[in-house]
Amino acid sequence: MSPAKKTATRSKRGKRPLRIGISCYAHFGGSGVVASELGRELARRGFEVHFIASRLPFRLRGFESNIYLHESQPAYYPVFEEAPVSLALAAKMVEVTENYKLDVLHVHYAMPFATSAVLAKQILLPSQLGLVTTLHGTDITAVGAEPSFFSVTQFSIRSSDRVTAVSRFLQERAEATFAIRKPIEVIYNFIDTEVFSPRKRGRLRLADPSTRVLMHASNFRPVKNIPVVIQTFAEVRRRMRAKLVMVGDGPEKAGAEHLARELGVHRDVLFLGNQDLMEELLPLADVFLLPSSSESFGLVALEALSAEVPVVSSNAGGLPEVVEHGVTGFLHDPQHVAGHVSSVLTLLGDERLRRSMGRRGRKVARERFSADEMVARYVQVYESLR
Ligand code: GMT
Repeated sequence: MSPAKKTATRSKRGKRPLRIGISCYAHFGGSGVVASELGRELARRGFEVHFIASRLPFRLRGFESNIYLHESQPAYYPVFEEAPVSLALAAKMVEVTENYKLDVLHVHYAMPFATSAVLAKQILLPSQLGLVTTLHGTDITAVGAEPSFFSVTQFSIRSSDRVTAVSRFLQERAEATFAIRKPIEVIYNFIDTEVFSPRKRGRLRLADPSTRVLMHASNFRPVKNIPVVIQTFAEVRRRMRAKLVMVGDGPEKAGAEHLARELGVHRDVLFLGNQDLMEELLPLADVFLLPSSSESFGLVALEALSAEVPVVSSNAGGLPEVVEHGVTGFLHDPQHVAGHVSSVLTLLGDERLRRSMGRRGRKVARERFSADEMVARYVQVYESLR
């Protein structure tokens, strides 16, 4: 255990270790990954962690000491037109807080988690439970800011005791969009560089050694700008033997399959669907593509950097806080296909450059996005509330 981990384990002024509730989406998505990794890191440091979620978040694969799961599912009743998921969650938050004497509830993604937590806090004595809300992305930049949700999102953020955001971009956007006066602290997402490592390249093969591999992974929503991934690949494929590996699933997948056929590259595009073990896939890539039209952080880009894979991404949102242009990858306007193509060709045409950028990416992942630093900062936030 590193010195930072030892420090984090010690509880403030001899008090018992904090008991922390965590709520997040359990299915695929970066906010659930961050919540899961944070829960795991906290548990390893001796904190008691209670996940309150619809089911086991997908990145929490095996049993871990100090981690407990409380599943929240609304009861069925024939009168309900739709199951009241957010109310069931609030009720479960109250129940778990009372039964396990939680000190803090840390919710990931404002909607509906912060809203359910605010209600839970009102039902309990509000002073009984500290509420930390971490803003992740489209909860601020898209769905949370839609007129139908705006007032609820704003109220929930304002009612949280502490608010954090995963990038400076998102902090500024949240403050401006929702007129938030209380400080929003930036705590970057972090990475376990032992898990996401070039050494994980094992028996798996995606292509023969003479074929270059481009990779993209996302939940295939419009914001991920999937057509630009396919168009970029088609241009690269015209010039060299290459495969594009598409990981994930979502509403844009069928369109992407269609576009790949239209551009005549479908035999070289592997749509793998949702995959659990990104740490085994990423090291097989030569370049990672992420041309999102909006991206608050881009956790998967950090995972690629940690695996020594240079990233060619858009310059949207918080991506420039993660990927440094010309140092660990290249950044372009989201729609600038020619720019993405030229950067991919530069990297694939110069193996020394590609490898040195990869090494720098891993160094940046280690030095700027370490779990020790970010977890310690979350713990400080929790401690300030008890
Ligand atoms: O906000 C979303 O689109 C969903 C969310 C998720 O659960 O995947 O993604 C956001 O949170 C991630 C973790 O902090 C960030 O790495 C992603 O950049 C961010 N997505 C967007 O901003 C589109």
